[in-house]
Amino acid sequence: MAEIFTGLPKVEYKGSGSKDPLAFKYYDAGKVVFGKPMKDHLKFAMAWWHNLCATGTDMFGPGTATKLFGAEAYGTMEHAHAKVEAAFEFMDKLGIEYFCFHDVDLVPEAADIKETNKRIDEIAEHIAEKQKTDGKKLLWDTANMFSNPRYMNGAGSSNSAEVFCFAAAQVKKGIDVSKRLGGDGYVFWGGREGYETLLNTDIGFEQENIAALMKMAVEYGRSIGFAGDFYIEPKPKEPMKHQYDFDAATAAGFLKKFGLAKDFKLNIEANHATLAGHTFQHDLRIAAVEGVFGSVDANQGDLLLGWDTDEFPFNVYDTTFAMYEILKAGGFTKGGLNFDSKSRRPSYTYEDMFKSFILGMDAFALGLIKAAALIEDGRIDAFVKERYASYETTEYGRKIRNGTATLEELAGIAEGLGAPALPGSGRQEELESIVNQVLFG
Ligand code: XUL
Ligand code: CO
Repeated sequence: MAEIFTGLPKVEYKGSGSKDPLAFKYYDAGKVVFGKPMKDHLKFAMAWWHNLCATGTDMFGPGTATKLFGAEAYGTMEHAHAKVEAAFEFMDKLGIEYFCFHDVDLVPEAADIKETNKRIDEIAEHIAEKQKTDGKKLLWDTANMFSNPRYMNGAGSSNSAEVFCFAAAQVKKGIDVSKRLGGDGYVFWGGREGYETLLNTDIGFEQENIAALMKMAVEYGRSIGFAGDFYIEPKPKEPMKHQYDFDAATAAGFLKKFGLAKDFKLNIEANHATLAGHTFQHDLRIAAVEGVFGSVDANQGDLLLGWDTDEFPFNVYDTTFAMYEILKAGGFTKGGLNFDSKSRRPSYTYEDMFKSFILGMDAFALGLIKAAALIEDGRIDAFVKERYASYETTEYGRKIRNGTATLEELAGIAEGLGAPALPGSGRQEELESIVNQVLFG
């Protein structure tokens, strides 16, 4: 196959002093941080949809980028095959080891699902062939159950049992393909699993049905030997006014309520967390505390816009805090960092695709380096420990922690304490100064 990204080199690490726009300044794949090479901490993945399919179309105008990759026309199997070639050349040149896709990112969807599935098999075969020679891995795949008009009221949450069957068919195929390609995961992003008005919606009924679909997915996946993790990717809104998997806390509660937490973890997306009114760090921390931290969709939003802009990560405070949480959670096992990010509409060239990933990968490499430095510095950890010290240094504190204290006993202690001491300064500004010192030296 002829080279697609002609004139664009294999991107190398050249160090922070380099001014080469097509080189990494911080991402040095083999560099060991906390006992592991950077590439194994970060496990970068390329999202088929934004990188190979999205041309920059928005509500106000058509795409600006050409992503034919040598094919004659969009919506053809020739184009589907060209995207596979482009994917592997791109991953090779950027040094990316993983990829993710929706079923219909791979192929044009046909009117008949049997024909769509045949097309998926043909492209999966092509991908499998490329994997043999190039060794890239499927981080996760998913089914697009939000674009086709049949999903106007959701998939698992649809009012129509017929639509539910189509969702089941797509999920089944997605798991089959993940198994076929040695995938490490399968994602449910509840695109339209939500509602516009309670006047026509039975929330309890819809949530039970979503859980039923997820249970069937686990049962089917395990029955065919799929050993990957299942994920829910929380998002509060967009396209629906209100989506059921609002944020990490809501999704974790849902998993526990329906007995799904053994097989499911969360795929936390930065821009979804901020849409929910949280920081990215918050949702990562909640996932870890709930025992369901799994994978990450890396991107960033724009606080001035307030929708899901899916920008490539640039803000090093955010990537540092994200990597801080990921390191503290023990790092990725089956998950990784999928760039669910798209180049801006005016960044329409192949070169921009490369530079977008260089920005994102460098921002996360820097985040990893700085998060490791914050942990090594130790002052933040030490302060958090000290802040809760009274639960270790007093007998009543220890009893509260080990569950043996009673309300009457503690009330008696309070009466004996006289005026309570203030709980100690939170020292936020001091801690923020430490972060700046570690970040900027
Ligand atoms: C949409 C989004 C999706 C999921 C996969 O906001 O993040 O691309 O990651 O369906
Ligand atoms: Co996403």
